[in-house]
Amino acid sequence: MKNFDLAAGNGLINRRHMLSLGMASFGSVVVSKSLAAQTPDIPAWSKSPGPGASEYGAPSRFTDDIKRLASASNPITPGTGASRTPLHLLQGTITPNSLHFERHHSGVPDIDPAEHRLIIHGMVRQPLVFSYEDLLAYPQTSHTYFLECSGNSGASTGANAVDTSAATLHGLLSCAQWTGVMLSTLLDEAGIGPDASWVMATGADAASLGRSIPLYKALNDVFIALYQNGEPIRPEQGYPMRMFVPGWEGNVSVKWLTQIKLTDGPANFKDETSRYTELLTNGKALQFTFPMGVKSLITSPSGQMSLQRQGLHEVTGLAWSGHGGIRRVEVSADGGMTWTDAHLDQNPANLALVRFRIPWQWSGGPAILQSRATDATGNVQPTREAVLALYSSANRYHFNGIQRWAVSVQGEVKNVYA
Ligand SMILES: Nc1nc2c(c(=O)[nH]1)N[C@H]1C(S)=C(S)[C@@H](COP(=O)(O)O)O[C@H]1N2
Ligand SMILES: [Mo]
Repeated sequence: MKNFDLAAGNGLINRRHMLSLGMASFGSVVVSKSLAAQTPDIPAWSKSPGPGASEYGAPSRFTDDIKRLASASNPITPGTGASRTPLHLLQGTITPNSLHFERHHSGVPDIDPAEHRLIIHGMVRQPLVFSYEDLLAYPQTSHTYFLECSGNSGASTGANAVDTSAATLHGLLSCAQWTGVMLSTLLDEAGIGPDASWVMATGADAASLGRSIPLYKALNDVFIALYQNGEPIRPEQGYPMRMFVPGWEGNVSVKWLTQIKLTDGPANFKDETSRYTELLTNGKALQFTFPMGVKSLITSPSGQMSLQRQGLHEVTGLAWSGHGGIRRVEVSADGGMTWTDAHLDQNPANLALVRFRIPWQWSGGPAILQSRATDATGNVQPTREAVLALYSSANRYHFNGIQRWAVSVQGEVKNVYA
């Protein structure tokens, strides 16, 4: 095997260095078999026509392991629960609609759009009511944004590192292209009263989930999402309409939106007092902690995967921040002693997931892989220990610490803390 000048310890290969060497020098990346002398048999699917076109497509039957990880709902609170996006089985940054994570407080209401209404009232010049058809007549814009539940990665605050997958730990995270009507357009029409400073939003589900956001955010980039990756948003995501609050904790993006009320202060709904607050060590709690912290995660290799061979592997994952774009992602293969910059797939979009990649030459020895993101504002993803130090040990929300994956000499990949 050829020797490489590695950019950092334990086999990580700096991209510029790799390009200068040329892919051909990476003999070990070639895992395909050479073409055998004899002609391969013609497979059955090449010999006769398959079924024709269909009305609504479905994935290949050979990929039916790629599904959301649903947690069973408690019979005392029917419909309450979540399902997670299988982050480690997907590529790119857009989450297919069928795999977008779900978090419901009272299940998914079966809303007939013809019967649904959105009411805008409170401190406005003219209260307004919109049908779904009315909203469709307004100008729409499209935006690619991530959505993350503030309870995402909560298991990483636990005392023991659970041996599980990246999706089980961090799958309350998705990213889609959302299309809809800017909230500012509708508020302009209603006329914002001089004393209004907060916006309360309520959903039409049985939970009547309600959240308050400051008016400046509502006028900045909040919109009423009607489409998700090009098709009407799914019932699980809030059909026929949801409020979408870019970069902020998922809970404020109220689904099945039915009421917007302008007020001069937050409502202190149950969903922003009993929950969605972060308990501190002094017994006080943080409230209205909206933006999601800068974060990254290696999705491959990741928990419960196993490396089948030594040699070159691509380390890849996702990075995001509720404070703006991602500027940089560094990767370490030696438990954080040395770091090297990963390549970011595209020009990182504001408040969207970013895919990072870096080649890694696995020598067969033990390794600890981890990533660390820096956002455009200069926030650097903290270690797990640093995040835990900020809160009471009872807090499970807003965990954005560095995820470490240990690779054993057998190639088994496991969630580890230290
Ligand atoms: N009306 C309503 N809106 C809601 C919820 C809900 O249960 N009811 N769940 C919230 C929570 S906690 C999160 S994390 C996001 C999840 O959005 P998703 O299910 O589309 O992924 O929706 C938020 N909006
Ligand atoms: Mo959430």
